Amino acid sequence: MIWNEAKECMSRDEMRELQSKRLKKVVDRVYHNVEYYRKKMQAVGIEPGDIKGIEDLSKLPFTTKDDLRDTYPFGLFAAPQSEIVRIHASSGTTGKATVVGYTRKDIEIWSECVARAFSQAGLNRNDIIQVAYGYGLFTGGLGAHYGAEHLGATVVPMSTGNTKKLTTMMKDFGATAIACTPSYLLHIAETLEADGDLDKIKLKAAICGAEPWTEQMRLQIEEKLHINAFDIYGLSEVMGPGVACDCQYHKGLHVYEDHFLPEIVDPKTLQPVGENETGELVFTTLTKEGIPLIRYRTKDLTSISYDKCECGRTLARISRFKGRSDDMLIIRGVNVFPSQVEAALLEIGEAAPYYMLIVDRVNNLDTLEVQVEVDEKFFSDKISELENLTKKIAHAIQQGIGLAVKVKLVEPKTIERSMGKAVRVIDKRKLV
Ligand code: DLL
Repeated sequence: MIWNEAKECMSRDEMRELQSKRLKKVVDRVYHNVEYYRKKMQAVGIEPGDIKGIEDLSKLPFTTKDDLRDTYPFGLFAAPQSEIVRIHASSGTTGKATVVGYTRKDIEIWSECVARAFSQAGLNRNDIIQVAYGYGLFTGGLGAHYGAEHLGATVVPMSTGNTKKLTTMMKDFGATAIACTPSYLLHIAETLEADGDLDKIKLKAAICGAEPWTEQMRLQIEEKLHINAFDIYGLSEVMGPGVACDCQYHKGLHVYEDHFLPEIVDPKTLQPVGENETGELVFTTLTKEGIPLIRYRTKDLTSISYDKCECGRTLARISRFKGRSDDMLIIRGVNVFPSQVEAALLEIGEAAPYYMLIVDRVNNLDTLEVQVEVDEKFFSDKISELENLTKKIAHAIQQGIGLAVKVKLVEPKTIERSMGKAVRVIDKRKLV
């Protein structure tokens, strides 16, 4: 089912026209309601009247996380507090929290976008959806919750924290779908398996996001749980989950372009890159009232395609994320994304999808140790077998990232399980 055919299947010309109309409106809104933006635009000599349509987008200055921090907490809000009905915030790992506010209309649009995503995953009012993203300031829980309700599905607001209760209710309620991070879903699958419950569930789909995951991981989840797993993307600054999601063809994530205008730029030169070329994703929100953002640099690396999808949608598609530019490790001069290590690992049947990257500097030389859990089925007491496996994994990772690594096999279930965004890198170089 196409949730909103009028918006998801329009021609490129119609989309450009709609985006242009909305862009002019949002530029006008921030210029008149947000002093910070007015000053930023004046600094480059731009007035709202100069923006005639999306062809003028590049005249506008970029927005970064620092702009949100500099104006903490409400400096970029474009609506009076009396119209703000909800606040979310992301703490990040460094610096001040970034705070976002939503008007009633923003919440309605957000709910519709998440409902579109769920609908792309084949869900409807007959489904029972367990929401196992964290509820609270993080946008995952409440975002998915409102979207599932908007769809008319039955929502079970699990949040994170009690996996046993979650799996019991999954069985007892006959949940047909789950929304959580992919790393948490792995842990849920592991719990079901350990309890001999894998064939007692009715799950048919999972809508996973909030962290990078590889296609190999998606396929592994599908195989283990006998479900369809979908990739949902979003970020709190732009809205939360539901900015983009893939469909049953899994050939990229459809961006809800009628609300979020995407650009891909070279992160160094900030110039646009071509279709299907990798760069940093930048969004201009087209309909947000609470905190509209102009050319927000997400730091997420992806590429974009405007070809019509087999599902019938004409919405632009972004490719699965390679990672964030700030997740990229530079080890002995080589650029390494944790997702490359994950992809290499999962090509090998014996490795479980639990791993940690430990980066250090010894005698001025960067080192990378990859700790990998061995799949229980393959764990052995024979030293020679484990040595061979270590070599095999080290070789596969080296092929994948172009760098020699030290592999340390660890026993099944020793790497800490995550319920939210998984932490997979310890960079000791940053600690000194
Ligand atoms: O993670 C919103 C969200 C919740 C998305 C639930 C999907 C599901 P933030 O906490 O602000 O918001 O983190 C946003 O997470 O810039 C990406 O780096 C990363 N991210 C989100 N979804 C994906 C995904 C939520 N599907 C940051 N694949 C983003 C890869 C993702 N990375």
